[in-house]
Amino acid sequence: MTDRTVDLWGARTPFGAGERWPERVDRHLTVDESEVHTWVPSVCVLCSNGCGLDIAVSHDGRMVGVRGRARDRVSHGRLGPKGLYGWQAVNSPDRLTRPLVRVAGRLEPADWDTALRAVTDRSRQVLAEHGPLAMAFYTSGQLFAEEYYAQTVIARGGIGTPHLDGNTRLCTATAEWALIESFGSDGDPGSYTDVDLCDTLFLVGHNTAETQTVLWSRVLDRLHGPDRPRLVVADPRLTPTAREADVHLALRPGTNVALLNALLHEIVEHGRLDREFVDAHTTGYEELAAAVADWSPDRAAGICGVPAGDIRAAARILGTGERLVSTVLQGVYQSHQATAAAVQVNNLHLLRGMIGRPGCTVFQMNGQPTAQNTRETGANGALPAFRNWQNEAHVREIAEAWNVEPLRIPHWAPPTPAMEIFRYCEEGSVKFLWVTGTNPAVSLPELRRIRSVLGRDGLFLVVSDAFRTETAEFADVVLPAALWGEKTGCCTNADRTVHLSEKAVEPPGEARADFDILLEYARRMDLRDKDGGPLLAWRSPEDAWRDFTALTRGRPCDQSALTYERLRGSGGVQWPCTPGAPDGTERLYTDHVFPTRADQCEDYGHDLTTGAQYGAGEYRAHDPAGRARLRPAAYLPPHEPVDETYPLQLTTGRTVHHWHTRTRTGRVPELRRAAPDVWVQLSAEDAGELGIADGDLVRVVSRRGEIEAPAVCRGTRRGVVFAPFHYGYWDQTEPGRHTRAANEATRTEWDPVSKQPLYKYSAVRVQKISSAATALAHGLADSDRQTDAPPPGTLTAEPGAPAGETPGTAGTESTGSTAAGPAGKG
Ligand SMILES: Nc1nc2c(c(=O)[nH]1)N[C@H]1C(S)=C(S)[C@@H](COP(=O)(O)OP(=O)(O)OC[C@H]3O[C@@H](n4cnc5c(=O)[nH]c(N)nc54)[C@H](O)[C@@H]3O)O[C@H]1N2
Ligand SMILES: Nc1nc2c(c(=O)[nH]1)N[C@H]1C(S)=C(S)[C@@H](COP(=O)(O)OP(=O)(O)OC[C@H]3O[C@@H](n4cnc5c(=O)[nH]c(N)nc54)[C@H](O)[C@@H]3O)O[C@H]1N2
Ligand code: SF4
Ligand SMILES: [Mo]
Repeated sequence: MTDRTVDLWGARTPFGAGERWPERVDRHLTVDESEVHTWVPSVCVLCSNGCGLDIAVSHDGRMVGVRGRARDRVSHGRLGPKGLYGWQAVNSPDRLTRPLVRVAGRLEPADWDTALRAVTDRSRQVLAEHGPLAMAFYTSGQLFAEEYYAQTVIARGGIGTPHLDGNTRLCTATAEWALIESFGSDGDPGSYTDVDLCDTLFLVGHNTAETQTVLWSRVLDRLHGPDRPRLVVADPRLTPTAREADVHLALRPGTNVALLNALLHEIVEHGRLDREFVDAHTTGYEELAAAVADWSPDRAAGICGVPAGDIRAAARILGTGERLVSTVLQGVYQSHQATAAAVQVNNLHLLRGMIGRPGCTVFQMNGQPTAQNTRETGANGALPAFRNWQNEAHVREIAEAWNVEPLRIPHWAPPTPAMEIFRYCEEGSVKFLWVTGTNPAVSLPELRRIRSVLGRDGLFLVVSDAFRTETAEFADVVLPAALWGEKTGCCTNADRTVHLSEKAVEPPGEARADFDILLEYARRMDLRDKDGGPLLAWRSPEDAWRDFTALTRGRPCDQSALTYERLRGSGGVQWPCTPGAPDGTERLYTDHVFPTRADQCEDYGHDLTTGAQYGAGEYRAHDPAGRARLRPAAYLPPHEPVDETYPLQLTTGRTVHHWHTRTRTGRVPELRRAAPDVWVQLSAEDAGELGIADGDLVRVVSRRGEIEAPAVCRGTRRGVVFAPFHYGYWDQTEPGRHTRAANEATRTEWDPVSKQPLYKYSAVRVQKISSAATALAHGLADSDRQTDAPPPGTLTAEPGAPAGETPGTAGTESTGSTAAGPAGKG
């Protein structure tokens, strides 16, 4: 029995290029095996890797464990620390079990009829007095596809508001837009099997080892197998990912474009291009070559703070590899010039012809388990099935499917991004906001401002969540939601693998699935199509799935042959899944034809520097007609430079043990023990100059706010301070103090193209408050972490252990390649 909060990736199962990744079935049960009644097929929803698993259900109908599915195409049976332990939050005794309604300033329990009447009465009133533009919906990357699709039909087809967006905007809007700007459509071209085949890996701002632990196991098994691929990592910190690198480019936050331009410069300069591919399948080569011509490694070195020799060494690796897999994530998407930088990684692959071939792909990664579904269903920045809001034919197709007039569907402007929705709430033009499955009071930037927006008089706030979150505290109505495992629906991961997650247990008390809540809202609002029929004529998620997949026919994300039947018992199916390709499609663009044709593309794109939107006329005049687009970008310095008062750069992100605002992982004893409270990381050099030692309590001050936390003095480049953003206020013992969440200090700024907030750099100063009182417990995934030390600082009420946990019988195991249990209920 191993403690997988320490043994993060489990035992190695090395393999060589082109071999099958060996199976290893990981599992964790809190009861004896004999107490398991059924195993219900599902998928882990604690990151975008999308590892298939089975949920163990006891004879009395409780969730009692999970096991990996050996035949799952994503995980081959493995689960990471969050996957193994995180499910226990479902059993937490402080789940919301009844709706809450604000009465005389306090949230009081209410029945569903009262709560929903409050929601629909206010919706009708706002619509009558102010029209649809006063209504807004802010959703998640963690619901199921069917639920987003219901929200899309309600908001865009029923209410008629463009103000529907997901927290996906904070997460992978830049992935979406980088793919659209280069290839014409969202949808990652590659497959995780490309990791099995590659000879070179390039990880840009992606701490895979901590944020996609099972994908990292796959990478580690290649790195520790025969014919080890070469690995280049670009990250300001010495993460566990960077520790494995052949070349670690520890660049200054906010300088990705300078670094990537220098790498492209070297590729062009040394003729390491696939000229035939470039000529036949791309546009824009001359402009790109001109733009990178004066980006010598020496020039970039000064800006990025990385030795020019390291940039050359990295370029040599990237330029000579024959099968290159790159991944891009938040170190790019949430950093300065996000889309412009992400697109440069696409350019690298296009220049080298390394796309649409086995072992060759760029992953514009996802983060949340169902971020891809928010994007596909039209609950995020685009219309359903990657349709173009400026293309009348696309809008007509949706209107026909919904049987509404095309004018009902707002398409005079792009769907409103989340940060704009919050601005409209602040200004008062939005008067009704329904937040589902996200916790903006901790996860949005500049929290003092967000608290004032959420608490604004005149904003009616509805929150659907399973827990009483920091955001729920501001709500007028709180709706208790069923969690994963308590409802059925589909999830699509970062390599387009769709899994069906089946309901395993009943939700607690009166909690309901979001899908059912949304159908009930649509019914009570009497939303109708143009013939007077109900707008959402569904009884079950499967009905919604059938309609959604029908609407994908002919689009790049075609799932018209992907039924629940097909998904049941499968190890995951990759879209497109069509009558012609009923088993799904491993790789996109194998014919090197891209969906860039004007009548086909998801958007006409933007100027990468200013974000100016292109129109149909401009696009048609240079219709790429199936070629991918090489798009150069000039480097611009970040907008909040360091100065004498704020001499350091704060960057924020994740630790391996926690999920976002910890509403789930903070309620799991194993994970909570492993990373009990917030810390800040700074370089040994900076700490030395500031007289700060490991464990000292420090204050990090920005122009917006401050955080207090013990210091960890190693593992990052000079000038950079890192804080995990997981720690909010729900479990803080000192109410009213707002010095724990990293977002107190972050800035309100977003990328001009993707509109994704930039959480990765703010100018700060750090000062010591007091010397270390206790040994330091923190969540750094280092070998020398001290997990059993008491937590420092002001912590916290220990939340109850999950109901039904039976110490003594609990166990975490892994079994090798032969012990694969059959998929499906056993
Ligand atoms: N354990 C865990 N796993 C998760 C999640 C979680 O909360 N916890 N969340 C999931 C979600 S939703 C997401 S979006 C992903 C995010 O996954 P990642 O993107 O891997 O996670 P982050 O820690 O946000 O950021 C990655 C790295 O960017 C680096 N960085 C900061 N600034 C820059 C820069 O300017 N340039 C470059 N090149 N690097 C920079 C940081 O040092 C950090 O190590 O993780 C998913 N997986
Ligand atoms: N400083 C800083 N801030 C960041 C980031 C960063 O790197 N740095 N990363 C950003 C990124 S990438 C992301 S993805 C966001 C994440 O930010 P959030 O979305 O705010 O994070 P979560 O804590 O996952 O919130 C999800 C909420 O949904 C609830 N929930 C879970 N399942 C269900 C369900 O089925 N139904 C309903 N109704 N509720 C459910 C959970 O209890 C939880 O309260 O944070 C962003 N904020
Ligand atoms: S890698 Fe992601 S999906 Fe897989 S078990 Fe870990 S948290 Fe879950
Ligand atoms: Mo995310």
